[in-house]
Amino acid sequence: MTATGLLDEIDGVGRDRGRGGYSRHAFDAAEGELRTWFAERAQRLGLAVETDRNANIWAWWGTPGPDAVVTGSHLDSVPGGGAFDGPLGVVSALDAVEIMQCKGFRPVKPFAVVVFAEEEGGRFGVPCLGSRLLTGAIDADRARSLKDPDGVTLAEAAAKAGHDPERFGADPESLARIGQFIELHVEQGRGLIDLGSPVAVGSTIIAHGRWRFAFSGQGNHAGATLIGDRHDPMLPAAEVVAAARRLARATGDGRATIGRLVPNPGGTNAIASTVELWLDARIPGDDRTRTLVAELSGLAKEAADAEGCLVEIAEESYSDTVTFDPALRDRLSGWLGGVPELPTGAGHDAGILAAHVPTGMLYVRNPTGISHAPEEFAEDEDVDLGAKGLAKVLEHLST
Ligand code: HGY
Ligand code: MN
Ligand code: MN
Repeated sequence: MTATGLLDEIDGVGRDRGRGGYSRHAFDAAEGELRTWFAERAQRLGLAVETDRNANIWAWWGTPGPDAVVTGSHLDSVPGGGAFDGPLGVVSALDAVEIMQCKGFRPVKPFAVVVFAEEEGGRFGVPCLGSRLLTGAIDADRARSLKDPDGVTLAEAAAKAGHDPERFGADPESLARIGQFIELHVEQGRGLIDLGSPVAVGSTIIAHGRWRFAFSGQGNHAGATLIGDRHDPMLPAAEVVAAARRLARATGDGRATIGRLVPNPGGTNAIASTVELWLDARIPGDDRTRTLVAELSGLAKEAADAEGCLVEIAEESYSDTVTFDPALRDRLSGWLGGVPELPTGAGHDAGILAAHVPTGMLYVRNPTGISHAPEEFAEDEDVDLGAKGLAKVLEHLST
């Protein structure tokens, strides 16, 4: 089954009628359906499927072992996300295995296709949760107590989906088995459009992180409360939204986003008592991201004071700049006929693993250049070129 055929098979899973696009999040029904689909598809290829202690799925071609060639990505999405971010890497890996099997190739090294859990952090807020747990990059107790917007903890959701949350935690055995990790991903930008190439190899991931700003004031009546008597947390929140853009623009190449803002109680005729917002900040070069956040935090406190409100600011996740293994990057590019190298502003499980094992990324052209939105797209022929290119590099690595 080709990568495009596999994508068609899951096209209807987790469609979000309200937002558009897909909403597939850790341990929800749609993601559970995708887990079952992946296991069934992998078993049809003769792969042995197992779920590790952190709910990541491993499909082994042959006996699991050290120095394994591992490829894969994630199946979860952002709320209202596109069809390709994550799934393209998974279906291309399955297609690549079938391409290699059809030509009679058998890997000399252990080989696995992996699906990491909750890469987007779309439900529990911390991105690359499965690969962070695997590598010990997040404390297991903190992970277990992460809450979704309805107040359900990761531990509760995982248990309900049949996983044992008490097993969450660093998994040095699984990590030690990985010899090299290659992730294919739809491009999340316009690089390949401008370069006129269907495929590229990844060079770097810029530093990025997420911070929660919680403003608290005094809830009150929208009509009976004079402006001078208000302590409205929406005001400092609004100033942070505007200041984030201003500060990011001033850096030249920085990005700051507030895509999620939650007033409480959220009534049209009620002054909010609290407003929470989450900042996603990303700037090439270490420390620049945290410098922007420090400046923004100062402005947030000033704005809160001016309105007689309080603010709590907490870092929820942070990743320094990732540089993919240069030797592996050059080998990948050579095997693909000298394709371009692309930096990215998007985080990936490959970025988490890069601190531990030689890691590389392949990108497939996205003619809209849009991602984390329903317009995200990849042409069938580029998807096919990506899967074939992945098969080629995996074969080289597995020999
Ligand atoms: O948010 C990101 O950078 C990635 O798409 N998870
Ligand atoms: Mn994404
Ligand atoms: Mn992704």
